[in-house]
Amino acid sequence: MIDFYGMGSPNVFKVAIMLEEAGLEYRTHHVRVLNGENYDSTFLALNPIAKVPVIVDHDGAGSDQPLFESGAILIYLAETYKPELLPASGHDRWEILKWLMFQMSLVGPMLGQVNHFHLIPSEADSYAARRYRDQAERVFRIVDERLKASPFIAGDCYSIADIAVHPWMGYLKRHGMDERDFPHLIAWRDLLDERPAVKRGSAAIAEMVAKLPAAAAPPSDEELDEFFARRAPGPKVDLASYVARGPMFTAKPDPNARD
Ligand SMILES: N[C@@H](CCC(=O)N[C@@H](CS)C(=O)NCC(=O)O)C(=O)O
Repeated sequence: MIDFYGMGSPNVFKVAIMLEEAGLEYRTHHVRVLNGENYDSTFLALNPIAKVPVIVDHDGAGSDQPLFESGAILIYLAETYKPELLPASGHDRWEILKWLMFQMSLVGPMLGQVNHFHLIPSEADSYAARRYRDQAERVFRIVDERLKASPFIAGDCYSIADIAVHPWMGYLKRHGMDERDFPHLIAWRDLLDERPAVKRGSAAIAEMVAKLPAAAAPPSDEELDEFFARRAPGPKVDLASYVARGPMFTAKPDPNARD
């Protein structure tokens, strides 16, 4: 059994997809990051960096050792349970790890910062906001070009590199891009959205986020100030209109999707 800690976010979605691709049994725990629950001492004992996702595999090789950083989690789950998504050696392994590192070092960090600037309308035209938007466009362009040359991110086969990049591509519209400018990315995203494991992973995240009764209580202004501007009260965050721009994930949740 695996304990899986997360929230509704792309880094967490990656792990849900991987758990489903590997057909593993897991229990989800919703960590309400916007309410600051990631700073509770019980969670910090699992991840001193105070970020989701985290897994604890009670049966695997690293028995009971909490694992954080979604890239490390994907490598662990593939090597332990689903080696076809990361071969043990050879050319394909290094292609996959190369593109996984691209996701971890560029896709996630750049697109994650764009979210922050879009959430604070008064900041939307600052130099920093424009810089991150340009970087995001560059990331979407790199992925589109890559998928023009190759059916999957790391080559001819679906791998943990696809699992890592895919959930972030849902942001294209929210980040103000025109989907028609990224046809190869969109075709690949649509294909992956139809994978049964992706639909089940999407349903698992929706269920994780919904099952807490307290999910009905949105984070207070103070908690949002704390999250978005930890040291000083920040400008007002407009979460509702940002969310209304479009879905975070494009895959349709389906807990019963069959392989
Ligand atoms: N590099 C980390 C990033 C994890 C991350 O940024 N998690 C976000 C949610 S997607 C989070 O927990 N943020 C809370 C915070 O920064 O306080 C990974 O890939 O696991």
